[in-house]
Amino acid sequence: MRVVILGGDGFCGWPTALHLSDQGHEVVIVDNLSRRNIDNELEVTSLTPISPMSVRLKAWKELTGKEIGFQRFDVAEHYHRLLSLLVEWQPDVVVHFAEQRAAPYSMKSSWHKRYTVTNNLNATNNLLAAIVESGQDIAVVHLGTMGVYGYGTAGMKIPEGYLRVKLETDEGETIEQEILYPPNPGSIYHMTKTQDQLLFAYYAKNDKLRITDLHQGIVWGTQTEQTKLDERLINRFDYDGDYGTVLNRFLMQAAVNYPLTVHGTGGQTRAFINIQDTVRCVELAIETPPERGQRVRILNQMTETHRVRDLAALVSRLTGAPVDHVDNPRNEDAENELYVENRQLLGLGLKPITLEEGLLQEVTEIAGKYAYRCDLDKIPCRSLWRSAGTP
Ligand code: NAD
Ligand code: USQ
Repeated sequence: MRVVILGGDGFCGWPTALHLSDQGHEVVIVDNLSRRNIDNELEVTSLTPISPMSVRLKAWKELTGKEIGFQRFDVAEHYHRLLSLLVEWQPDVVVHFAEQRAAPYSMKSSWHKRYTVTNNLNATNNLLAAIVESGQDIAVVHLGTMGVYGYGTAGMKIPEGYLRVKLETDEGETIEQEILYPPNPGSIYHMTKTQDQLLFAYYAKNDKLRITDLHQGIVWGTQTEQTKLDERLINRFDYDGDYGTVLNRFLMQAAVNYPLTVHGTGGQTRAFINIQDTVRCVELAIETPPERGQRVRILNQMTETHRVRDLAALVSRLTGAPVDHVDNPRNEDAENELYVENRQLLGLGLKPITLEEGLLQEVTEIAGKYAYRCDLDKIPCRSLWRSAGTP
């Protein structure tokens, strides 16, 4: 297949590009390197020493003989570059990772809120409009988030995108329908993903685009089979208070002897998936696109749920790191249960990597090896959901 990967320089996009290339697909990456520039803005670097794109691609060719194309442009702004790529290269599928993905970053200031909304919604709409204008039958696989649902239910499993409801008509008749699960975003970033869902629903209905939306949980781990091959291929590892996600942060904090930063009681339950499973899920999704005219296919891309304080306890037990309960900078429920349906990807053949298996290896090999690159001052989460003085 010919696959365009929007956001292919990022944490999920880069290992996906390598995995799909390794599987024999022809791959072109599009990325505006905004994530590397945000590192400059935040004065932080990936814990792992990531190579420039040209070095990454040269190393991949040297090691495997396979070529991956690269175009540097902004998907949210340079519509005609995107359209030309689709018309000229004629991909079978576009995998869309190209969004600003950090909830804390999206809440830093009104500038960051506006950037996140403008970037994410225009990137998604430009892709969909360009596919329609190209006149080609190009499938879309989008990386969405479990956060579109909110994280609590009344004890039921969160279904895969659609909720079956019973309604009573004026005539007293009971009818059943499936509706998009009510969105309940917890940050401006998560809100953009709920809006993406409406764009997808509209283009699937009006233009019969074939769209899969992967509602992914928090990704943990760093390396995949391919990124491990050579240090020039190494994946990024975000540990800072804006971009670092909870489990990777705890692993890195343990490696540098920094008390594990549990927000509040740590009663928040979240869904997780290993990076190796992420790339496998994207492969499964591109191999099984929906038919034209079908509604958006939504898959919950997660393999297990954990409570934050339990993760901290696990990492502490394995490493001896102390746990620190810090004030929660976010506006979120202190405690929640979370049950998630994920039968579709398992049915397609996903064999989940569970937490215990990969955990120790990750701590020792990556966080330990590059601990010297950590700037301790960048660890605390300083982005507040409500400004001081807000009731
Ligand atoms: P990332 O920030 O590492 O990668 C995103 C990439 O997209 C970056 O390389 C960035 O430069 C690029 N990009 C952003 N806006 C762009 C634009 N307008 N034009 C061109 N390129 C642009 O993020 P990630 O962790 O790889 O996440 C990828 C996707 O997966 C995101 O949409 C995110 O919402 C989703 N996701 C991530 C996680 C996670 O834990 N990392 C979990 C669930 C969902
Ligand atoms: N948390 C801590 N301590 C920390 C960091 C986080 O207790 O040091 C807590 C947070 O308060 C939150 C939970 O851990 O309750 C998860 O935070 P996170 O930063 O790991 O994840 P989140 O902000 O939800 O975002 C990440 C990705 C995002 C993706 C989302 C999937 O950055 O792109 O969409 O995970 S999900 O969480 O399922 O919505």
